[in-house]
Amino acid sequence: DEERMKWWHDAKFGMFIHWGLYAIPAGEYKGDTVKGNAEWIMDKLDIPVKEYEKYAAQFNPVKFNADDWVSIAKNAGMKYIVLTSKHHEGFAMWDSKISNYDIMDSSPFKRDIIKELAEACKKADIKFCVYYSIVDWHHPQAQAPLFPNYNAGQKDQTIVNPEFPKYFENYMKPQVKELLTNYGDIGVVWFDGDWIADYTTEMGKELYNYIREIQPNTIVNNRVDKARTGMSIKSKKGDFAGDFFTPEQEIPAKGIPEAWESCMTINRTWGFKKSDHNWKSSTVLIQNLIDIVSKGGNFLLNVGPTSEGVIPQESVDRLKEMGNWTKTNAEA
Ligand code: FUL
Repeated sequence: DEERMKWWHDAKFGMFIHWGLYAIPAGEYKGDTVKGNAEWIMDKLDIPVKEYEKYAAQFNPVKFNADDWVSIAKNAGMKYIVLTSKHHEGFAMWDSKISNYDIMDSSPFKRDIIKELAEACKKADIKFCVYYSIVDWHHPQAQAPLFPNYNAGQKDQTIVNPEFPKYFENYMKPQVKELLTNYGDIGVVWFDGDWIADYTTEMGKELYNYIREIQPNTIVNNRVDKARTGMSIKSKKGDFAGDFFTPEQEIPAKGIPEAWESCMTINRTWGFKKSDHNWKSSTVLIQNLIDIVSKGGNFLLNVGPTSEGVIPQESVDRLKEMGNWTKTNAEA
């Protein structure tokens, strides 16, 4: 297992990319601005499924260039990229045969984003990884029937869809299989949305083993199982599946004995949000990198590209400064 994790520990620094239909509203819907994360707009502003679906027909990121994104990551000193293949909204950024709610069947763009990014990563010797949300606000057997007014973020959320096991078996697993069979080596599958009451620890363990069978070397994060309580860190692995812990928007004061990766935003949102100008300074970002790496963790730093397919210039500038710092001070 140490062997399997070696590249990941050596990598230390990766790029998280939150990109989906939510880049179109960019935090705003019918005159309201979402509080907090822009990729949560469907839930936060109670957008009905049929309304939200219309963004798919508008998604046409003509400025998307996978090689550009990869070189931005590479120049920053990042060694891997984790792209949201499907976020909570349910839209698949690849050519999924299991669904029509994807980039090929429902958007005018009709280019397989996962494929293009996977190939660009391979050329540049960057490990390609995918984020996949267990939560699905669009799927009728998952959370769609609960919209609008779902309030997915509520702490005591207990509403379940009795059909959820079917979604797990006939949609989630086949989609994950597509990602692991059609795009070469996948470095990490980064799950999210494990908190929903529908999802069980048994499902988590099954999914973990399922992935190990398809691509034995793929690394899987702890959110494949119910290994976290809210956003807090649990350092005792116990009986949970998953290869590393995922503190979010925080750096554990003393590190964690097991493998871990802090994920963070450069401003305050994961998905692109027009009104979020709260950019961290490159000094703070470099300090975070040093802090995390010196404690033995990995740093997964996020960018939220626009609906045109452009990484915000504010992010590009900061990443460049991080890369310059590493080149002068810490190149291995
Ligand atoms: C959270 C999600 O709900 C956010 O939208 C984001 O993807 C973050 C990395 O994980 O749990």
